[in-house]
Amino acid sequence: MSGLIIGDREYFKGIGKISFEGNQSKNPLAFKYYNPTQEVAGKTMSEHFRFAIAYWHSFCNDGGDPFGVGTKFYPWNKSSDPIQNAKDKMDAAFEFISKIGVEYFCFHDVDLIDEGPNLVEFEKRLEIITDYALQKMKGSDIKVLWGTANLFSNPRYMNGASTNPDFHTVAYAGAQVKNAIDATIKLGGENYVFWGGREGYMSLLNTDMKKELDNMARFLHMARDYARSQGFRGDFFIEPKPMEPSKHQYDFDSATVLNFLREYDLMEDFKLNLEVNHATLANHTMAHEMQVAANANALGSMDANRGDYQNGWDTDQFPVDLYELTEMMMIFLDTGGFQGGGGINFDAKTRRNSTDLEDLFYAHIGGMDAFARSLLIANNIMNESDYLKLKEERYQSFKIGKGEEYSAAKLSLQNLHDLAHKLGEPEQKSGKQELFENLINQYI
Ligand code: XLS
Ligand code: NI
Ligand code: NI
Repeated sequence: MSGLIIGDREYFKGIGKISFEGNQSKNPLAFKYYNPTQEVAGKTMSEHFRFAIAYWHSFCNDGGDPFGVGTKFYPWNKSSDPIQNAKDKMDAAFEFISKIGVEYFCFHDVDLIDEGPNLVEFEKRLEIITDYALQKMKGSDIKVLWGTANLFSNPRYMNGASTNPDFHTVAYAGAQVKNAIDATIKLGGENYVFWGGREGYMSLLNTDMKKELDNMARFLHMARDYARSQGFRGDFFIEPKPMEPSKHQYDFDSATVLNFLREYDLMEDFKLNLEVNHATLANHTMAHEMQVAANANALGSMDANRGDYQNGWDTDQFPVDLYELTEMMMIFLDTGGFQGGGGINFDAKTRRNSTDLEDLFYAHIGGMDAFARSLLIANNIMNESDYLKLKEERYQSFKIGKGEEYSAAKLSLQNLHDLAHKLGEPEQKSGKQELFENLINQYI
């Protein structure tokens, strides 16, 4: 792990490197469970998780919401010069990332620097800020987990980006994606993400869905081809979300995205970046989304956060729920971790009224500890309890006799019919859900 990276000015004064002190520690600025070098199931915690800091929520978001302006007056957001401002913000980012001891960050192009009045200016600014980033990364262990282009905030994308009915806008989105891919490659980014907030519709009355999906696929093929031609070897991730900001988003959930990738022949290069709060918006558990992706060898990466049980939208809170996280970590361990080059990106923000700079530390410490603790619990459940055996026993009948023949595709529907006549009514077998549920509580 690298040392602290502090710029001309120290932003998080009085806070040093966050270290692991164990669960007896009363120090709020220490890890109680996340011990990066501790081995669990054959890998260290830091190898399992590959935690990343989301540039947008942590250093850009000022707490504004539809009912009020920003509440967070960041000291790195004070310069009237956009380039100086971007550099100050980057100083703060590297200081924070090095102090919290995470190895990765994720960014949108416009998080790094304000795009300015036109494309030419944006390209100039991106050069400057990525040069600056390279300088800061040099000699440190901090890397880019993924980069992406923000194709949803600017008003030009109000009708979509790659799914816009206007080709001129599609071309503009193409330019932005090319630049974001270039920036990702320049910074040694390990993956590239597409999240399509405006790739969807508000009303089908004015939408040619088939055409928009065809266009989106063509666009992704072009982006993939371009990145590969530039030597990019990482994974591309699609981040499903059912709605918000669009009424209906094309990348609805894992199953929908996988179907899209298969239909348009993109499975080889694309995997999924799943987000907890997006899963719940789609009326799924995150565990469900992970399992669907894992079945297709597409569990690429994860955006960690949580929603709120009492309201429906994407609240992007930091994860704290051990029960939910343990269910996720059981699938994670069972799958053998990410099936691509991903990691766990905290796509989460401190609350609007969490206005102290140190709150950013509490939030990430809490999230990392919650993941670490859940990983340990999940590992204990899988190794020390009868969990795996109990689950396997439910499917025992496919391992013997006619069931085995069925699994080997040796039976016909007529055979099933004859067998049913011979065996009669099947004996009732309990699903034992409560027994399974109790295991999680027991091991917490
Ligand atoms: C929004 C998404 C977004 C993506 C990156 O809901 O989670 O933050 O992760 O564009
Ligand atoms: Ni989100
Ligand atoms: Ni996200």
